[in-house]
Amino acid sequence: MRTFVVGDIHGGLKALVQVLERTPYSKKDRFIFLGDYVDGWSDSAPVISFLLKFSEHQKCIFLRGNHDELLTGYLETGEANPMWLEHGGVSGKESYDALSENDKQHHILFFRNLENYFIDKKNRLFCHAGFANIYGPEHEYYSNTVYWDRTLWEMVCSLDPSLSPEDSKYPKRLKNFKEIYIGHTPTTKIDRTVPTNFANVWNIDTGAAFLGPLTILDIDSKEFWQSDAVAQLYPNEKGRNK
Ligand SMILES: [Mn+2]
Repeated sequence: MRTFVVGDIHGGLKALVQVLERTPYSKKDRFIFLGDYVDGWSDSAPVISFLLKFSEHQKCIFLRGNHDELLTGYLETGEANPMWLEHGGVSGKESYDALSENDKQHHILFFRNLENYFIDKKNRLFCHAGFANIYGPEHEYYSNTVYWDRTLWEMVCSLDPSLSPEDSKYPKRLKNFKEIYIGHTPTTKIDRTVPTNFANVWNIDTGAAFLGPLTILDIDSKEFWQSDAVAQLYPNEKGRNK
């Protein structure tokens, strides 16, 4: 069995379909989705419909992203947070406003069942954003930290590569896990469009919401597959500018 990890999709269904076509997976393989399925390109609700179908015949673990949580809040209360709307929420809202009530209830169930993080048998952690507690995500005082945190990624980006894990200054957070897989902070912010690794952290969000492609990575071989730049698949749309 192979395990594939999938970066932030952000409503880019065409990119998801394309990168899956390029990925050599079989029925036995497992997919771990890092969250942020919605907000960005115009296919937010169709992405969730696709994932619900996909998971009927493929083992999937679906993690929660901050955008999934924000959209769920809108679906449950009808209140649209202005800050959410400004950061891609408009496309998610429009996509869901066009959905039937029946499908909407089905999708709300999908969003409620998302997991905040997952640790596999080889002590590899998967979460949308990161964590701040030195003992790991299960010790977070605020459980939403794992899909909002940016400090983990910023820390490893600026970590002195000559520092060894035995050094007393080495970040204790990193020593809890063999590897840590995250999305949330696009690698395009540091001018990279491929999965990016610092210390034992792997960032798979290659900026699909903006000008980058969508990425799927095999966690054992580190081989990866990408869609075209998602903006090219939605030529009449702007995607997210924030
Ligand atoms: Mn994201």
